[in-house]
Amino acid sequence: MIRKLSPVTGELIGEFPIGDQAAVDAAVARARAAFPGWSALPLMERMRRLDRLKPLFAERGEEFAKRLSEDTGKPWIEALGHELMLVPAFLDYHHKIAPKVLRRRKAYTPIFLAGKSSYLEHFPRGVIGVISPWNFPFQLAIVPIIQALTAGNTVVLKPSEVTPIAGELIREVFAEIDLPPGVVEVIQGDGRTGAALTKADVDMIFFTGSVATGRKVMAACAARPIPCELELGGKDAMIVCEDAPLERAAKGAVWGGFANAGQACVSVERLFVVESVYDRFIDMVRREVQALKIGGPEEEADIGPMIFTGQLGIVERHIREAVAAGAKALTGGARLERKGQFFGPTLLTDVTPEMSVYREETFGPVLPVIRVGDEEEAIRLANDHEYGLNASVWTRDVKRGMAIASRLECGQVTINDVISSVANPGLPFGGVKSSGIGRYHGEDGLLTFTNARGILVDRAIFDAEPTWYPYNGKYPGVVQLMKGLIRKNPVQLARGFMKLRKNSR
Ligand code: TXE
Repeated sequence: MIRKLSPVTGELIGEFPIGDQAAVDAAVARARAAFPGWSALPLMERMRRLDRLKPLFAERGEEFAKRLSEDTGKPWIEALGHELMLVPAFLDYHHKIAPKVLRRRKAYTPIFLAGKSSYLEHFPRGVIGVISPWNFPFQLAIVPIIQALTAGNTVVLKPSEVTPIAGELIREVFAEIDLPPGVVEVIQGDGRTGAALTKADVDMIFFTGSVATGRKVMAACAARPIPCELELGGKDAMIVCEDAPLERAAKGAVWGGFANAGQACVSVERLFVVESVYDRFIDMVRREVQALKIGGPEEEADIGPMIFTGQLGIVERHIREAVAAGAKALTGGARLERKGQFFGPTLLTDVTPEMSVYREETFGPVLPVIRVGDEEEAIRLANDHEYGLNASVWTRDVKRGMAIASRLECGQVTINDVISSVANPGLPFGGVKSSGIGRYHGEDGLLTFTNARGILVDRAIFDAEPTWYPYNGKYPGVVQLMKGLIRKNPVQLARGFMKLRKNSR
């Protein structure tokens, strides 16, 4: 059984079964049985049924947010804003783009296939296995589910064992909107259940989680083989240029580093500050951090407890090793003396690339600061890392910011902002290097959950193609055709075709 303890009080708040292979296979079989009916529905009908989530969230969103805060300890404002609010945004966005992206459309036909017509269409993969993490346990499950369903797939979700209440809420909201049985299946469990899902009769795995587990998932998918999309860790850089709007950048660094108690793959985890503004800027950041309120959801705090007890140990090790190597914790640096998994927001300066807090994903309320001579050094250091998920550039010269953005090896960049690109359904989301493979969100996201099919049509005017059998006497015509193609010479092309036709009796 999964025993769920409150991150705020440490008390037992729920017990959930751990699904074994048989339970997973049964859930997948139900999703497989539901697939023909769901995928045969017109796209507009699928979207109409998913749109029922909007009135449900309007009516019960605050209740849902409180249940997610019970599961994670995060402030209600984050549960509502970061976990629920993206759903109506995606539903509306899909109305704008899904008909265009998913309908059959005319495609290019080369001149040597003159007389034929080509089409491109996309069709659903089938049953998608979604495996989700504990940090945004609702949003990081429901968004890929909605994209997969819109594209015509059915889904089996395996939520994180750390946040099973969010998993039950997913089950509940899709039951509430009365989707046909099997369209969305939820199977509670731990890593073993997740592994069982990668071995089950699914057509793709969408995984969000750590790099280490992502590698296991990809290996399991390779054995089938089935495609997988990996949304993994991050060590996101924030570059503060000498002409940065410092007041905004200081507030942005603090929110970007400590929102969700720093447990976001898109958290600011490497803050690069150019020498010329360093002292003034760090003083501003320190004051912002010291003003933060820490506590449980009922306390209207800015920072809640950490969600996963195991992560606390990682945070402590990173800080301990950094300080031992010369870093300074200007704030926080230790657990709070109170019940629950609370850790003081830590502004860590004099961090160097050799430290574990620089190289590894901390995934907690720690803001490591690196002093750099100029932006060039910041860009070089930002790129010289195994992760490449998000980054941000702070400068009043947006043109320069965009130029720097295009030099950063990562999937998303915000200029004078943090994290917010994830909130735009219209932008693809995903990482490079160890941060992941594939994209979701945006048009890419819908296509991720489909296969492409090319269709070429001939109206059968001639009894045969000139390039079919018999070959004898046709070679000179093909030579003529190729030369005409290379030289873009219509006369030569026509001659080549004629030669071929003449020999086609
Ligand atoms: O990951 P884990 P966690 C990353 C974040 C951090 C991690 C935290 O950077 O590294 O996720 O989430 C299941 N086969 N992101 O600790 O342990 C497990 O039960 C199949 C990146 O939960 O990898 C859980 O449901 N499944 C992200 C899920 O995998 C297995 C945004 C994740 O668990 C399994 C958020 C196995 N062998 C967090 N073992 C982004 N890039 O968007 C475990 N699981």
